[in-house]
Amino acid sequence: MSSRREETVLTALREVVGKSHVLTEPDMVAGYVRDWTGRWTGHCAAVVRPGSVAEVQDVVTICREAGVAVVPQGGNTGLVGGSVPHHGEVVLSLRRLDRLEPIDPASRSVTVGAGVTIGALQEHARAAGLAYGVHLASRDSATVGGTIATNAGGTHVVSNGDTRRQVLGLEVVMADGTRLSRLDRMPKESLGPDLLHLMIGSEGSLGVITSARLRLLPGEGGQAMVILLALQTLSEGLDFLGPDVRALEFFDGACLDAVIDHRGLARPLPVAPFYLLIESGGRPSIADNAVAVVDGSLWAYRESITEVINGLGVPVKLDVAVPVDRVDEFADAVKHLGLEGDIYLFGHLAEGNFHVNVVGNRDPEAVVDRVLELVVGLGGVIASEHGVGVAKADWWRRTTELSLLAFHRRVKEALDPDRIMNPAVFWGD
Ligand code: FAD
Ligand code: 2HG
Ligand code: ZN
Repeated sequence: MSSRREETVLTALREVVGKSHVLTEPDMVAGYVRDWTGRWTGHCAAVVRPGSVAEVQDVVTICREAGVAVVPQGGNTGLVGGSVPHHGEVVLSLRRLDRLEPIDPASRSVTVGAGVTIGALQEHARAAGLAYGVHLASRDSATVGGTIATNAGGTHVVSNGDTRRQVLGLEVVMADGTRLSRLDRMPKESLGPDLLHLMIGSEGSLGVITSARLRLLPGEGGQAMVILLALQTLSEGLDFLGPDVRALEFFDGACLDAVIDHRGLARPLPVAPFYLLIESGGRPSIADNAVAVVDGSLWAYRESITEVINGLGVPVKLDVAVPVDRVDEFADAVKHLGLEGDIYLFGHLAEGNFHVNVVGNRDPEAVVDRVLELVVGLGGVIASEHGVGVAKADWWRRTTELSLLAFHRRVKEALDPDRIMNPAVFWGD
């Protein structure tokens, strides 16, 4: 953008959201242009922080008319480089849209602003004796809008389903500034193609989510049992799947060592190739000779992994899934790819969802290529719960069937003809 045009756009944005909500100083924008892992640092014309839907509409309109692209951002905890500006886009921060409406106990639902954090939503639901079903270690920063835009999964997908399953209604600002609301969508509707399902997982590339009505679950009555087991192979862990299981999480010995070393936690079990954390409403049948401990605080071992790894260096992260009957094959093969650096494996066993983290590698692209080749060869998916972002944009275009890719292209062209909505994700623009 020429500096004159940039000044005109900034002046218009300041008129809409107020001077204090248009950030341009390098130290003020630093936290918005760098992703959580430190792998991607971009730059932006400005960070704009609207306080209402009408302001979001005006910001999008000003940017579109000036030909400036926009990156919607929630908590900036995304792990695929999709939440930061790569080519000088305006960052549209939704965090000020943090309204929590009263819970409707009859329909067990609540309407909230896109900037509400998952932690605040869970607290709000808990106060009414209900629960929100998506559980992430990033809960104190990740937002409702960001989790919908990425269709976040988390630790309780096996019992509650992913974010898509929780969304009952949405309000969205489209690339032309139009506001569309389906917040009042009925529980049963048959009214043609659904805005909700187009927006969920669209990673800010089709429009801006400003508000959502979400399903709440009955409060998790009774104390859940949390068990940690040592495993020789991952597939042994699949035997514990059953109706009472709320979470079935795994991590390897390297993850446990790192967490013990850097969080000062005691070693809970003898050294083993893998560990399995089960959260269950009832007691799962565990063989008497199994090495296991039972304690709610065991979640700390699993939930600390991402932060501890980030402290070891900038990780290359791959979020992938393979068919569950191939988890042992994948775990073994990934460790034998000969990747430079330290490899950490953890994830969500019930969905075959692995997080492959590599620290100390000088060629991230090569890691991505090697691991994703393996995943595709095993009939898996290259993006399981974090999204495509920029990290996997090339692979997404390369591995998506041509007719389906043409469909995606037509949707993008129809809804965002000027390509102003987060152009780097999926399409690499
Ligand atoms: P951001 O990072 O700000 O944005 C993510 C994407 O959504 C971007 O493409 C952005 O443009 C788009 N976006 C954001 N807000 C909007 C909006 N209002 N409208 C339209 N588009 C928008 N993910 C999991 O799935 N499961 C986990 O278990 C999990 N655990 C994590 C643990 C840690 C410690 C960390 C750091 C991350 C974890 N994540 C996990 C990843 C991350 O928290 C999720 O991807 C989350 O959904 C991102 O939410 P956010 O508000 O931070 O979005
Ligand atoms: C998790 O399951 C998150 O803990 C983060 O999805 C995964 O850090 C990662 O690679
Ligand atoms: Zn995960």
